[in-house]
Amino acid sequence: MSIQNEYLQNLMATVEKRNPNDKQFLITVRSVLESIEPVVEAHPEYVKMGVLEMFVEPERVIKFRVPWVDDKGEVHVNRGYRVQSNSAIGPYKGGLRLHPSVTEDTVKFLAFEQTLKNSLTGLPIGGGKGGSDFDPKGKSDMEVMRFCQSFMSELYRHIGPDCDVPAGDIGVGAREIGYLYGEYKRLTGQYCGVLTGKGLTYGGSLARKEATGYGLCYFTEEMLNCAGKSFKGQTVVVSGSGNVAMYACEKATQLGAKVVAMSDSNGYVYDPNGIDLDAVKLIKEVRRGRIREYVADHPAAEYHEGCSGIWTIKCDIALPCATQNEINLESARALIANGCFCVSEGANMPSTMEAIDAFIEAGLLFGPAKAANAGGVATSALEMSQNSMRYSWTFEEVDAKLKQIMVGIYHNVADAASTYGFANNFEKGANIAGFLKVAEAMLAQGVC
Ligand code: NDP
Ligand code: 2IT
Repeated sequence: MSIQNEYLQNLMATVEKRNPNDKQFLITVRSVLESIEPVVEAHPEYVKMGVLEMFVEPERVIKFRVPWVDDKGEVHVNRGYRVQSNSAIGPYKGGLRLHPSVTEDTVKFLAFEQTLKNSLTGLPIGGGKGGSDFDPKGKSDMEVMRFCQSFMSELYRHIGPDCDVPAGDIGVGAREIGYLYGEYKRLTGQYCGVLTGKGLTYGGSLARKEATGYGLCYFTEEMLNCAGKSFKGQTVVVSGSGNVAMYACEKATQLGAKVVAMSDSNGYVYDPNGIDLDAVKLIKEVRRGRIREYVADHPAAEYHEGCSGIWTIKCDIALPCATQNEINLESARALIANGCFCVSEGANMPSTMEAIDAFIEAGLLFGPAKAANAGGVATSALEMSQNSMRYSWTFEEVDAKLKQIMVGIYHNVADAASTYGFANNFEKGANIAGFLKVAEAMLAQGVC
């Protein structure tokens, strides 16, 4: 597939010229422009008012130095980013990623995706993303704290509860959010909902920790139900063993599936008896250890070095929950050949475009990231609502709202796909449904 519409071809050429080094951003923009071709053709007013030109250009890209001192007294300097992509439907909203691979390209593509994802939640949140090339692995709590304080000492002037509300992503969990929040409060003197994913003792929402993984399974269960299937009795492979992966494993198991594999960036474990999630939580959440430690007290389990081998395990449903581009065409073919009938994305863009095309061509049920993993940010928006009300809902209340949102997203995406002639192509449906709301809001607000 390629872009056919001449206006969109020219727009893509401009984006390429302006962002020559942002490979992942360009792949993402191209795929979205391809999907929304029929929408643009049906809405000449979007073209007339420059909606597309504005949409592909982030409102603001903030880049800054993050100096910090390690436990030995040595100085390190990392690079921090916040990309505020689009505020048409609400304050910028999106996570912060701490990983050595983070570049401006990473944050730009994630912020662009986030705009469409946040639109799909139906809640009033715009799109943003941030992060740094700091590697939290192997750092002491004090080092992580000093880094977070330094990062916030610049970021605080760009964010606020009605302006931009960051949250967690890879490498940013409860510990990091706590240090970031403390520093924001100290610098501004404000006790407000400026971050989500906060601890339950200082304004966090019940069920936010579980929300992305649970939401992924609620979306996937609805997609399966509508195809006459369910999680019950299915064999599932989950990649990653972080926040999203753990709670995807938990909910898939509660829905009657058997999760047989999980991974980290070194390798994967295969347990034919079903993954013992308590053991994974102990290793990853408490000890901050490696997934290979799992086999020490699970004699039936095997550990394999390397990440891509996990997709050669025979399974019915695959839930990639680690990182972008973890399923390439070769892995996609292995999944299809082994009879996998559903792939639903917990991570952001875990499947390459070639892999997605292969899944859709082979008739698999494919849940695209921006729809399937929107439960995390949706629950972040529910945390913002609770903070504004100075009130807390119960776990059951938040979980019920999350489920309703995820079921709603599935139907919105499926309907948009059918309406625009792409029935059952939820990748295109998600791009179209997400874009339509953002475009209407941008149109209403004029050239700005
Ligand atoms: P965590 O940091 O909690 O976990 C990340 C997991 O993925 C770890 O198991 C990690 O292994 C693995 N991983 C990270 N980078 C790589 C890599 N380059 N290659 C292989 N494995 C890797 O992050 P989250 O669970 O929060 O995020 C996972 C994915 O879900 C990301 O794509 C994120 O953007 C997305 N997401 C997260 C949401 C959230 O609410 N947290 C919401 C929606 C999407 P290791 O421990 O070895 O680093
Ligand atoms: O990719 C994502 O949606 C997230 N990392 C969660 C963002 C948020 O603001 O909760």
